[in-house]
Amino acid sequence: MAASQGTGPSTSSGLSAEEPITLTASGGARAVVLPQGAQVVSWTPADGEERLFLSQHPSGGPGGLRGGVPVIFPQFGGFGSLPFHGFARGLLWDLVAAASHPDDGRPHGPGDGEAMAEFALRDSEATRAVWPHAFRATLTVHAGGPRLRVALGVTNTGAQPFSFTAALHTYIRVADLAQTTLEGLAGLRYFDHQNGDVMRMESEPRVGFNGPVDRIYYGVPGAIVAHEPGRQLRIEAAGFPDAVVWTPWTGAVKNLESDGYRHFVCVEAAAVQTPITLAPGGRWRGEQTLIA
Ligand code: TA6
Repeated sequence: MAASQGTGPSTSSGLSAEEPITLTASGGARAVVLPQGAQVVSWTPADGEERLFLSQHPSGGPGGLRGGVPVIFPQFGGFGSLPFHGFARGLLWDLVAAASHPDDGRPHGPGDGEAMAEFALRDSEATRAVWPHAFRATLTVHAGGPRLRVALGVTNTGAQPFSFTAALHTYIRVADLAQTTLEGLAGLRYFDHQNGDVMRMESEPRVGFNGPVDRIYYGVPGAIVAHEPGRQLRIEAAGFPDAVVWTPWTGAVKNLESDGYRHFVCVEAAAVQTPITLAPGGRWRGEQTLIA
């Protein structure tokens, strides 16, 4: 069954191009994805609690919606000459496929009954003007049971190699950031962008928050677990070697309500330290899975 969608213009697949896509899995998990930026903006696992933060502040234009899972490609942050965090989050992606599985009362095995959507972005005159490469990127979202899986794929469709950095800039919703800790980072080297762009070593078994944090942890070997009083979220990644942890710890950020920062921490699956290089015809894929 097709995922529910609005009545906007159609893509070549016949699916709506601009309306939010709502994915419903058997068991009740639900995710909402916008073709603008292929940005997941809501995820409710089968237990019924929203797990992604989305600012209620009026959006400041394309790519300005703060929250959910912005797609960062082909440049992370200011590490290069492109606009900050690249251009993918500001562009309209094509909806390629979508499927929902509203509850039918049957038992489902792992993966069975998941809802999914796939979006694609190709190079255009506008992208080639700032980044002279031919590519096809896909963003695939699977929601089912306690899991949300978001995968970014990139193919070099041109005749020259290219390199890029990328991230899934996930805004994890928390009740109170001051009572939230992250486990799984101890012993890792990180780039401390908040405090003078220096390298440090993480010594804390659980990283807590009482001020701004902007770090790139290199070579994350396993899952990161976000602990809150009474609940946890497990964050797994594959293909993305690094993890970015960010909180502005202030409301003075564009498109964020004044106390909004208290209700999220960004834990981003990222490829930043070593850019990914693709030869002509080469493919790369990275994914992040959230497990409630
Ligand atoms: O991923 C962390 C970061 O690069 C921070 O430095 C911070 O600026 C954040 O992203 C948000 O960027 P944005 O362009 O969405 O305001």
